[in-house]
Amino acid sequence: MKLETRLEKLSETMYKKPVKALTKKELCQLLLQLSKDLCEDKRVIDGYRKVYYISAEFLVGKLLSNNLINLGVYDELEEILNTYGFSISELEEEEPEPSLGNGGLGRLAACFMDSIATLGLPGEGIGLNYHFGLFKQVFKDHLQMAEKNDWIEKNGWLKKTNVSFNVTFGGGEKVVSTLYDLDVIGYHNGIVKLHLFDLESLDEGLVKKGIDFDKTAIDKNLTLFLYPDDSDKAGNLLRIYQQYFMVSNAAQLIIKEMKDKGYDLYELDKHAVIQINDTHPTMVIPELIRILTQEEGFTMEDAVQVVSRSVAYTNHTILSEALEKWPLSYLEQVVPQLVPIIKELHNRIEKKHRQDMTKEERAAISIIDGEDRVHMAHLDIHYGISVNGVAAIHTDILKNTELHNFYQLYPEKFNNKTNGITFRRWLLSCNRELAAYLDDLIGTDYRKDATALERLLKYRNDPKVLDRLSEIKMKHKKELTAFIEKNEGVKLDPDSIFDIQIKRMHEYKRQQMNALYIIHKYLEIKGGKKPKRPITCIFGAKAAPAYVIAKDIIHLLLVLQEIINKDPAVSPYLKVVFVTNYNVSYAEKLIPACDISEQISLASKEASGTGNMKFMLNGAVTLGTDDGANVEIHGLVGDDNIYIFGADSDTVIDHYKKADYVSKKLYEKSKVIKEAVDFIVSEKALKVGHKENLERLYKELLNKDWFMTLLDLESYIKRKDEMLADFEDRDKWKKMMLVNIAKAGFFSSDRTIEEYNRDIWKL
Ligand code: 26Q
Repeated sequence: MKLETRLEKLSETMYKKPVKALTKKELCQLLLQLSKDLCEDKRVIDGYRKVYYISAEFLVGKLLSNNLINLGVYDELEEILNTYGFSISELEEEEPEPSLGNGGLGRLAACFMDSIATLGLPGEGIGLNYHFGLFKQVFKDHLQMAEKNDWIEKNGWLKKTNVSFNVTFGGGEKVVSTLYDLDVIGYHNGIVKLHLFDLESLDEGLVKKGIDFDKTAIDKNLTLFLYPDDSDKAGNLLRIYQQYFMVSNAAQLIIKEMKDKGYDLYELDKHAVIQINDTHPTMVIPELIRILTQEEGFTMEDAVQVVSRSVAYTNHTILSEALEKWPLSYLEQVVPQLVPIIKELHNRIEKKHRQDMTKEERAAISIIDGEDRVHMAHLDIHYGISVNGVAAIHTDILKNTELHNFYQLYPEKFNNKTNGITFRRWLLSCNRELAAYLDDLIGTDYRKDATALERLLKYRNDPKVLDRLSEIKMKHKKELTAFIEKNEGVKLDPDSIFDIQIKRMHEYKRQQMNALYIIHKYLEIKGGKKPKRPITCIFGAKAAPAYVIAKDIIHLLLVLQEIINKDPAVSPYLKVVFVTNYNVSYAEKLIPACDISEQISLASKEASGTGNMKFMLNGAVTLGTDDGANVEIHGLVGDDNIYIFGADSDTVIDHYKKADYVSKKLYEKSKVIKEAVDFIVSEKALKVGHKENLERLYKELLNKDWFMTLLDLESYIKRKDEMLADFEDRDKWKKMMLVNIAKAGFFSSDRTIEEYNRDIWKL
């Protein structure tokens, strides 16, 4: 049946009227149903051996455009809809964005699912269906406020299945799960399932205003929120409840599938490889062992052996505060059934190394430490086949520093898998003009083999090509300008330089350093030194509600926005906008419109970053430290097409080792630093902002500055100013844009997944 006929028929069935008479909302629903129908014709990718990707987050983003692209019907549909005066992108405005993740780790999981399906690999994702997900951010009085994010629709993408399991917690508490599935459609390929477990007994009514709720009634609250506030004990317990609920369901699902297919459970490792995305799903190890020993008649030895051959662990951070260590007493309260198994796993390691290691050496690799805390990462490393970092430098730091003792013990387990992004969403969908132009210029091969983007390099001196790239950039800057005016009430100038920093709010990512640059520029302009071209500084970020300093940084940026944008002597040259509720959909608008991509983490701290890759692919030029995947971007584009600054990771690691970094010394020595930092508590700032927040941040920078903002501030200012000057050499800049696009192919998540498959999964 022709697509148009199919659409009309569906419209008659669903709404008893023709397509042209539908409202936007109805049409959006119609397209959703059409994609679901088209999915029915697709094969579910299956196989003898499967990967189970378990993750607390899957930041999938809106699905309509992406699904239509991957189904191969987008262009045809767009043409049909255009004749009725609609476009798919405006219909997508009606679709809520699933709120199932927070940042890079969750978005990576979503990109990986897309690539697994596109490459036709047998795989499934397993996570939780958080009803209110990550909070919705609003600003009041220049402060971040959190509201619930009510994203689930009646007839949305989630498909209720009849799969259900019992999960028992400490104290004999039992809950019954329900499984919802999201179909992940491969690009011109079959589909894989993203399994999201949920509770029938959940009570959304527990959440009255904001994001507060009664944390005790597990059967009613378990899947309400992602990362509920864990600043108190109840919050921490709830996280353990969530994690166990996730992995117990995962373990039961995997074992059920093994049995349904008639496989021998003793051969679990032949049929299943379980990728543990950071430590959040670590309890799947003891849980599988528990089920095999207690319900399937395995000896402990056999269970430990087969499970250890079936799991692999990805590390996403070296920040010690983000490495999970659960007090044994908490585990005893929530999952007492796992505690003897965890102790057994601990004892086995102790025993194994009683002879060949000193007590101190054993302590460094032990699962349960001297304070009775369980180190989840240590469990993964001892009892898994693989440990991987997410960028070359990150894996090196794991091997040489953070996990050095483990590397000596298990060198063969360590491997690097530099992150990637799906080009379907981050090029074909968010930048259709660029994709179409690339099609014309270099053919469509790059859609399947991203390294073919390098063919673009032969046009690096072609003024027609360079101008077209720059035109496409301008089109996106204009669209973003309109969107921001409507949503944030701030009017931007598309001819200004768009300088963008979007990522989770965290001190190590150093949004505060960018803020200090802005203060510096503001003071320069006030002093009569005006930039050649106006600069627009755009931020988007959520701060964890319990992370006080992160919220203070947001406050400072909102205060700067107010002071600068309202000052007629400054705003023609400098503007600041902190966008509200930054999420995947916002990223899709911001990234194609960016000139300067801010990747300014303290060297050694950003495991990889993936925003850096998205910006590059869309023709932005990176201003960054040699950290995470920036190092690899730098290697690919060369010194001439990136702006690197600041201390390198060896220097930073050395400062930590010697504990010799004193921010106050730098403050006292440099007029530029002092002026910028002092402005935070200046009369002007205090008139707009709150004393408490601004003073706290000021003191933090002067007395602690754990992430060494002041160490790099001057070189950052210098490098950024060079960059602004180079923007005026339009030919040079456009060439840099082209080289960045051409060299981005390496960062396709298809490449990353092929490597996971080659080295770890072996599907
Ligand atoms: C841990 C303990 C207690 C509460 C929360 C957490 C927690 C929650 C989320 C710790 C970490 C996360 C998320 C981490 C994350 O998103 N990491 C990012 O992963 C990306 C994909 O590999 C990398 O590109 C980024 O560099 C890394 O920051």
